[in-house]
Amino acid sequence: MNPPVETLQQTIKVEDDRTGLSLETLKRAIADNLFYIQGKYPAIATKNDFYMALAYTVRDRLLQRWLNTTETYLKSKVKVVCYLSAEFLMGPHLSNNLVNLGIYDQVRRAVEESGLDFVELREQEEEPGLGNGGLGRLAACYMDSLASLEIPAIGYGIRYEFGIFDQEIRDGWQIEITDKWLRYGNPWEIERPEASIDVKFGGYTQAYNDENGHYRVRWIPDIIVKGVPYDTPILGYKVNTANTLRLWKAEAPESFEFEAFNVGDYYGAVNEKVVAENITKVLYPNDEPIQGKQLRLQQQYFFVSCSLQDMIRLHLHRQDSLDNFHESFAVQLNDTHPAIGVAELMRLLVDEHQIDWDRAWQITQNTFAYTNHTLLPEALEKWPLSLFGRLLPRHLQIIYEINQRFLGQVRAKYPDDHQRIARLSLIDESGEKYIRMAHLASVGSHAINGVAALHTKLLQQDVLRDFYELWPEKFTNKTNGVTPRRWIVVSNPKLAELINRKIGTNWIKHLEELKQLEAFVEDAEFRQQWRQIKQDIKRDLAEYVKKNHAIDINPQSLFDVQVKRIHEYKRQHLNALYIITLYNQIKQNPNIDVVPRTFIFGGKAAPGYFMAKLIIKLINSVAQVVNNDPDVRERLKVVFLPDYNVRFGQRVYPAADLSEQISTAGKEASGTGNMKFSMNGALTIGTLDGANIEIREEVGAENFFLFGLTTPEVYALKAKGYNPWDYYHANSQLKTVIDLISSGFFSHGDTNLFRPLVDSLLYHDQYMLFADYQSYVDCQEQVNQAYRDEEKWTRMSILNAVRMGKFSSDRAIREYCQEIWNAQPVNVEMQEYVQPKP
Ligand code: GLS
Repeated sequence: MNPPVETLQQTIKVEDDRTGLSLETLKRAIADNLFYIQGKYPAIATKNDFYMALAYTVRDRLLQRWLNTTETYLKSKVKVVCYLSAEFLMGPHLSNNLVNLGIYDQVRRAVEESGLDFVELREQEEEPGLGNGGLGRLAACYMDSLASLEIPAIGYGIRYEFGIFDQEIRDGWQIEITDKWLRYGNPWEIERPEASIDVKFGGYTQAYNDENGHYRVRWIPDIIVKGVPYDTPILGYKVNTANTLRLWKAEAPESFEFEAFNVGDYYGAVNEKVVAENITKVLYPNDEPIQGKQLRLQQQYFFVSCSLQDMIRLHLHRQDSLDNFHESFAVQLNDTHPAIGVAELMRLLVDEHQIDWDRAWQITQNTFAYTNHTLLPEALEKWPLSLFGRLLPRHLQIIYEINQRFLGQVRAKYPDDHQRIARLSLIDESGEKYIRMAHLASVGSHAINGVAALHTKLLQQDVLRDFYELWPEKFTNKTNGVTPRRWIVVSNPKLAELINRKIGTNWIKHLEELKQLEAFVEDAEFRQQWRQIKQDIKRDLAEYVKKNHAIDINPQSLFDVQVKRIHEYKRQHLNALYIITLYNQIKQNPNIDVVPRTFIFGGKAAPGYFMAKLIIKLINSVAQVVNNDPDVRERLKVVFLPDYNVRFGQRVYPAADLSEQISTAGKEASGTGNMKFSMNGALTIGTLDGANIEIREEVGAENFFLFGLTTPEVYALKAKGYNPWDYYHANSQLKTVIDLISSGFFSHGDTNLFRPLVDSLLYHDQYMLFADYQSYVDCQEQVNQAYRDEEKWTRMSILNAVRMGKFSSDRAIREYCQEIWNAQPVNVEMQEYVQPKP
């Protein structure tokens, strides 16, 4: 028992040495942390030591908010949103925390007065790359908005020891290097071993009757793995709320080792440890799910089980019964990766807490909601039944039971519609049997949403059509959003400052207020300032590229940027075809008047995705020819910048003139990069896909460069029989481009290198590049014309940025709160720090 609080505690002021914000206090804190935490004095400290000292100085200044927030949630019975995601792509924490605490300039001064280079220290931070791309980054933006809107929330995920690989380019090819992000320690997390949780795997189940004669099942596992939580505070913007990101690390439980040791199997015991710890070793580097990998299913179950058990513990800490669990927690499934949670919550309620099935099912359905993030059929997760049953025997039984009851309902509504029943079943029985995770998520949730209007519509019409017919009321759209804190204030401080001077700072939490700036579109001086900022940032990027990649780019040229995962549906190779088209025009007529352009690419390919890697090679090969041809005279430049990540995104979005959003219509669920570019004043060239459609609606069709087939046109052409050869033969410009690649012109005469790519275009062209080619080229010509008119371009740029209010993640989170989670903001009062008496 702990002694009574009063006898232990004395109050000290928040404004003390440890947390004060005066310059002197900050300087002393940095020096103290360097000495007492890093164990160094300045003469022998590395840059990283100084960074760590600075990071701890900042962390100390948000702990008060963090502890108060946690305490507020524990004391009151507020509903907590739990965002379950296999990925959180948080990006660097330091700058974001400084901005959200409102102490950026003050701390910067303190660092500089300590004789240190602030920017150099800031760049020391290893970014936690615990995600692949859009899906993981969305989770991070949502965590920022939840905290900024003062919504009680916990982000639950996996603390991968190796995040997304670092990408290098050698001889034009992608090389993957392991990401050792924890090498020098992570100052933002706190390990909480006391809150560890056991997770079972494998084994078998046993039926028995309990003392009341009720039929029950117990699960006797093969192995038990311990989940250890690591907590990171997620501070809201200028509020007291600091929510928690709780990531689980897998370890072997000590008891197991000890047992094995006793019977003499020391190596066996150590091996068990290795097997357990493997579970959270590495993030699978695929943007879309990988099928059938046991370790991946282990990862999913591991973090979901830890998280649900954690919630149950928190719930029972606040009240006695689990009967109203769904009033304590709203659990969002970020895609199907955590969908096993439906069966796990049932198991916990029914087997471990003896709640009867029907009640447990009500609780479960009221707890979960499911977000779908992709329409690609190959990306819908399914697990071979055999693998699943071996790893999670009890869950397989539970899924059978859920399915039987669910199909009973379906049969009642559609008697004798056997095809529909087979299509809806949680088990795919068309060949080898599989569990369909999207079906489990849909059945176990009270709400299902897509991430852009078009995507939700296509879900309803296509991928989840049978579910939509069954439960139309479950479906809603939640168009994605991104946080203006990181994507404007942190990444584009000059633009933020200009906006602040004109309309104050309210827009940072109410992005729709940017609309007020429309009043300045006709103000020549404002346009000049707007242009100047873009110009300055482009110059910064040019210097960065020169310094880090030894390539000269012209800051006066149009910066045309495509940064995102490399995937055929995103069509980076369509962009490459256009570059070659321009190149051919120059070669035919070297004095042609072209708008100087710098094509900037960035993005990682899944290591096993051959075609994506070949696209990277193609871009680099084209770059080599174009950049070194004297006829081009610096009018075109092509650069593929390696290792695209959040930090580089922060540099490149503000520097872009043109944003390439050119996926085949109907393939990109939403996109979020499209929003970040536009917010920073880039114009979009894009198809009617994902959120592009809504962006165009907001900014106005006249401020958006639209091209390509619509989704119905894509479907119709497919249905009619699409033949890429027709386009090849009919379009001499396109034919010249393809022939040039085939001829080995970009591959030192090697006619085989790009053959797989060319053949896939000529013989299949699944993503219809040829069908959209001419429309794309024509549209790019409109871009050139618009760019020649500086004032017109600036007007368009301003209107793009200031009409982006809808795409703040604050709007998206408000919608989730109101329409799915039923969650309310909670005010966190700052209390004084109470320290135990010595
Ligand atoms: C994705 C989609 O591909 C993106 O269009 C979307 O913006 C993102 C967030 O909703 O989710 N789905 C996925 O598996 N990876 C993504 O980036």
